[in-house]
Amino acid sequence: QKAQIGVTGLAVMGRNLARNFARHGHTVALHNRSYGRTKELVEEFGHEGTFLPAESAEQFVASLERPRRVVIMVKAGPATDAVIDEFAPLLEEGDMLIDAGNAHYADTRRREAALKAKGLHFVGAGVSGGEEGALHGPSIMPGGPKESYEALGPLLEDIAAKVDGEPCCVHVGPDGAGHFVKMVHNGIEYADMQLIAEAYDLLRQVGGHSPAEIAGIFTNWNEGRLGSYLIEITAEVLKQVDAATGKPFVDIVVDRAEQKGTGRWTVQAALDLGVPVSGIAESVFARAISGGVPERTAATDAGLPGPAVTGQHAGDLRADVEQALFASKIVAYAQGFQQIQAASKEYGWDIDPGAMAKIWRDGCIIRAKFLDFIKQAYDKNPTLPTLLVDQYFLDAVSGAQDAWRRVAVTAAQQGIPAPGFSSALAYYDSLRASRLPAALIQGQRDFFGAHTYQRVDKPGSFHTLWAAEGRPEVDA
Ligand code: NBP
Repeated sequence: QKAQIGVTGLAVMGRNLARNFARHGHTVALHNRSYGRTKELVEEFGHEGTFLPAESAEQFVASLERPRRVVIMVKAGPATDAVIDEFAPLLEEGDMLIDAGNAHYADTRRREAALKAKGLHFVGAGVSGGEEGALHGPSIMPGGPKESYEALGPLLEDIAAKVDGEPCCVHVGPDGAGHFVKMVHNGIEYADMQLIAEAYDLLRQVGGHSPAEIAGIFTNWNEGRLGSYLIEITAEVLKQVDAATGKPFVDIVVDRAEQKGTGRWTVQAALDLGVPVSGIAESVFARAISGGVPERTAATDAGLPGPAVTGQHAGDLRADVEQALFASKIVAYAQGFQQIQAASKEYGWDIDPGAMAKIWRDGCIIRAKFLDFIKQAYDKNPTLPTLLVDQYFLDAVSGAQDAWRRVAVTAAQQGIPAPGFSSALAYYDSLRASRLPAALIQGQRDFFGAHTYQRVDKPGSFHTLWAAEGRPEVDA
């Protein structure tokens, strides 16, 4: 008996993916650097399906039917290269190595090119949904050669989350496209989390609501257009009471948000592509500020002054915060999708943005009702320049903007940091401005560096002779 698929790397993610394949009736070959994990899996979960445990890479490879499909689920980075170096010499033309870890898309591009030269298929597959997703149905974003999807896609679609019977898995595009999209997914997740945190902070500090009351507000919002996994779990976290102290859980946790790096990668890639993902960037920086302990301590020790929190707000705070949250979320997603489209163009990936919204509707951390509208927007117009001009989102943002501005004002006046809300609003106002002060920046650049500028009234490049005896002359 041969296995349809093999998984090497059987820590929590790999183990759950292997079990998921087995539960769907596939025979799964198992391998891990140290045999202990393989043995443990078979002992604990062997009854869930058919597993072929292997003690060596050779035995593992021999137990797979052809073309061999080897899922790698090890710690991203050098471990992935080590596993590829171990397996590539044992594989034959047409076999597939599928990296399901959180690789950087540039590494995936490099690995795919190197393995292609050896006649092997390398598929960088983004897998979202954490350990629960891996077991019960993740959202899967496979890249790599299109032809490998023919042999691999049906298996991945089998174990993926489903919405109305449709799998949350699609071939994203060639080489690093899958890992790129997974990275942006995580960047959007950072922004979503930051915006939710700002909403909580305003409701607590300005609104004077307790964490338990705010949990109720989020539960209520979860029934509406904000309905999503992150809103749902936020309510759960806010409801939680610390058993030892009887205090709200959120009050006994140190307020320093950590990060593993995919948010930072998203912003780094966006800078290279020249795409303004300010919402994601603010959320990465907000985590950095929270963790910047020496500066925070110095600032509080020095007593940097701020206004009093009066609790006043020129409207219904709860309703206004919901609007600000929704509008800012739209901006963050609009920016993330713009980044995907820019990368798709840069690398020739031909990514269908609507399909990405479709496969994020379940199985992943940013799953939300909202994604249906994004899918519809791109179905209507695949080359939509920004989600903000799609009618649904345009209506939502128009309806929200007064409340959004009131929330930004309240935050600024009462000294409550809301970088996500305010930068999203600034982005919105920048996009809709008929004139931006960038004209002045062009003047400055031409002044100190003769960088030239373009005119509004005629074509061409111009430079002004700024220093000419105090009387500017224009040199066409
Ligand atoms: P870890 O990231 O903790 O990696 C542990 C696995 O890597 C073990 O199987 C270990 O083997 C193996 N490994 C290491 Br470390 N170095 C190795 C080497 N040089 N050669 C061969 N194997 C090596 O596992 P995880 O938490 O299950 O995550 C796996 C991947 O999934 C990572 O890329 C991670 O970023 C990603 N991830 C994704 C999500 C998500 O939501 N999508 C969540 C969590 C993780 P050993 O047993 O012999 O030490």
